[in-house]
Amino acid sequence: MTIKTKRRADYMPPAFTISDVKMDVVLHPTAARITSYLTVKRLGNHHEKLILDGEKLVLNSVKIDGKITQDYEQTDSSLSIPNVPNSFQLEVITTIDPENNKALEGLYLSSGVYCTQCEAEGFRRITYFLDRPDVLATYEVTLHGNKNKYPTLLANGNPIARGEGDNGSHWVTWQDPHPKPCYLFAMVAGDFDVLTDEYTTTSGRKVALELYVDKGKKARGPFALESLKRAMKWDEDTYGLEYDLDIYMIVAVDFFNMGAMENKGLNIFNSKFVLADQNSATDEDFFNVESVIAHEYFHNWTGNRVTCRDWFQLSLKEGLTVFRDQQFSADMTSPLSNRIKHVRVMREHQFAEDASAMSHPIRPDEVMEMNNFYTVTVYDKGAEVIRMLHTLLGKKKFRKGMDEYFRRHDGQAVTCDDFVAAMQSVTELDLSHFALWYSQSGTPLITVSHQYDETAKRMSVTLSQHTPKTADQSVKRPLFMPVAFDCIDSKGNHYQDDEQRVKNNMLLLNEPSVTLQFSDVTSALIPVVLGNFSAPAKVKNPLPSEDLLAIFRFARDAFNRWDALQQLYDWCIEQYALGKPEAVTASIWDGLKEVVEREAQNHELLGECLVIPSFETLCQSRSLVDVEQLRQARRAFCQDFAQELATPLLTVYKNIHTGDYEYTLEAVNARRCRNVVLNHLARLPQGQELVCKQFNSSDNMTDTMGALKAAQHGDKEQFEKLLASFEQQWREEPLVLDKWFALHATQERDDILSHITLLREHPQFSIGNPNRVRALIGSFAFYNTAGFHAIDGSGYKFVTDYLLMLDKTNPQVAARIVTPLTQWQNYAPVYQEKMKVQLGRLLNEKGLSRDLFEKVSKSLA
Ligand code: 0A1
Ligand code: ZN
Repeated sequence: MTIKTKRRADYMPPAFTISDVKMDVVLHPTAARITSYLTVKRLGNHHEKLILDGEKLVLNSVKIDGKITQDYEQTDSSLSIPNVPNSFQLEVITTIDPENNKALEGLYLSSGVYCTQCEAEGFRRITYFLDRPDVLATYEVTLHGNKNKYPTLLANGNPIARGEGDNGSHWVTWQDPHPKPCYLFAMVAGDFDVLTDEYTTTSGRKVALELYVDKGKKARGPFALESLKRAMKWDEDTYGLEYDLDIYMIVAVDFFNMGAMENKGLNIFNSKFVLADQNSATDEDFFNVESVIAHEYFHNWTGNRVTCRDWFQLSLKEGLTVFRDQQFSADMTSPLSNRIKHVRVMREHQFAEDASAMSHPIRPDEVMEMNNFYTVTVYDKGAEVIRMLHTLLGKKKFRKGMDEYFRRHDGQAVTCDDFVAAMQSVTELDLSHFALWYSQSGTPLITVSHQYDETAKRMSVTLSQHTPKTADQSVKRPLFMPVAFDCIDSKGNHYQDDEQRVKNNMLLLNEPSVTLQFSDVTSALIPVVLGNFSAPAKVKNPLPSEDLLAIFRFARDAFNRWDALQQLYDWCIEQYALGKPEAVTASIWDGLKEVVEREAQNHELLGECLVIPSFETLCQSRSLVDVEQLRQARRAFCQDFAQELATPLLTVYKNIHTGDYEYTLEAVNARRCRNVVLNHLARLPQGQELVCKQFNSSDNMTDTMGALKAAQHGDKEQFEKLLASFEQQWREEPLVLDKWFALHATQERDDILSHITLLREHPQFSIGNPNRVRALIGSFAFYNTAGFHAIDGSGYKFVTDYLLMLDKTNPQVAARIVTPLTQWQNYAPVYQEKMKVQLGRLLNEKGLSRDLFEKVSKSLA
């Protein structure tokens, strides 16, 4: 198979542009007719033909300035028209088939709702167009549909006219005055319940807010609407950014490939990130709703008003918008637990991506299928890069830089370099070295070494950085990164280095290594590195357990405190893996007991500190992982942890009274802590009763799920019973049932594959619904360590068989679920071989999608 790789370096401005679009859409399940009238203009002095993108379209007619023409050429992916005037009106009529569009790109009909998804390159599945983000046009769209079936007809912007047609049809015309790239185009038709509200901006503009949800789901909408208002206010307060249309609409749909989409004035959301109430949604779901609502809203400025010149610049909008939504969530909830959440994503997923064949910089250089680059690297590492800029510039200057960015580029399609240049204009710091973060892939490793000279009473600490080579780049340069740094002694005193290279607890590391000297110190000091995860790096700072416990006690930075315990757990698990569990001495267990006792009232910190690093996170500090050995070691450590700490854990569990359900910071932290503790206790005989009791008395989904997850560690029969009763209660609620599918899929049992096969026959399971597929197959591939990595290779084969089927209808989702297979480099050779056999099967498949082909071929290269 030959698939063209696109390169960032090959960017060429478009030969033509389209400044104005009028569309007339007559909805029909299998033959929707799209008429588009485009105002086209040649750019520059040339005689090239006009080449429009188009896929899966039936072409009916082409007119130039009102005259039918046959002078064009069509391929599977384009329409070329030679000899066009310099400026003209192009009318193209096409027919498409929304009902059979199972890839969920372009216009599709699912569960009785028509909706669109155009990012990255879906608009070309609706009509022929210059489908690239640097072509910005205004749109006027008229939608025609059956009035009974589709009483709601929506598109971007403001409604300007409506009327009735023949045979029970009606139509609505929408106008969007803001020029936008076609990836932000959207339309929706359906029969919904609507929640309405209003928001008045600081400058007095009244904005109508409308939230469209499935019939009967209205009661689960208010939290999303409230979140939207909080986000609107926050963006005004923090960045001085106001909304710019009279109406803001959000539509929740059940069939969606991703989380949500920021279409101008008409966001389309996976219902998972809209619908929430105490009975059906966990605290985590509430959190996610608020943060995704905010993320899409923030895109209105970072993404829509200022957009990307080309798709290689995706992090320009995504990294920045994720950073903004992280700031917002931290302000709405709490900085510490938020930061830990982001770091877990980085360590579990982004570091793994960097270590795999799919490694790429936050601004990729080569792409076969753009949909494959909506990655944790572009999004989350991209946000970390913005965060470092924020740290380096400080809050005030960062805001100044943002103001300058909007002043320069509002209404334009720009590059990451333009963003850095705007930031550069407000600071004396030279950002040219910093900009390497945009082009260099891989995770830097900061190694800390130290020496204490007892006679001279001097301590020296060296930090050196090294970025190992990655699949895409063999040569790496040292990066410029802010490294939060502190030095303490075992009593908790803090020390400043002689040369004061550390300023305000921050060291600017821009060389391969730096050595700090500390004079007149009477004992060896303990270096505390990378507070608040100040750079997206790994740290190797091997410290004895008593030093880690001292950091936990005395470090100023709460993240460092949490991280010290993570490091301690990692070390303990390693001792178990080496067959030396006795290395985890009584004094270490005592230290951990003390942590629980001392922090018993601090539910936020304790809740986080009692989470043992996941198997996936542990893999990132190891290489060629013997899966079974590490899994058993982690499990044995968890078991001993529960036993050794049973008394203080039980006390914490019993002393946390959460009362009636409320979604407040305090209550969320309390429930989180209690459920983390229950998860440990469930490994003990006395935990079973607690699990059952919590399950039966819970008045909210957080505690119900807490009990169910804990039950996974206990008696199998009891777990099955609880699951059955859960299903009984929730079988008609797709979003809750997804939790049930995921619990099944992550279960450790010998017959897991036949069990999942059976679940695929469940009346509520459907290969066409991405949420369901992710819940069952995705959860298995990503999180069922024992099942997926079964030593006979059966888990790999099972996932591969499924992907071969899924790829035929939804390549985007298939390409996401293949990720764990493509990360074979991390495992011991016996696993690697079996994973590669399955990747080979995929590669040999005739007609494999571009999505899967790119990931599979790269991972076998
Ligand atoms: N821009 C959206 C995410 C998104 C990306 C691609 C999609 O289809 C391929 C859909 C949504 C966001 O960042 O929220
Ligand atoms: Zn986004």
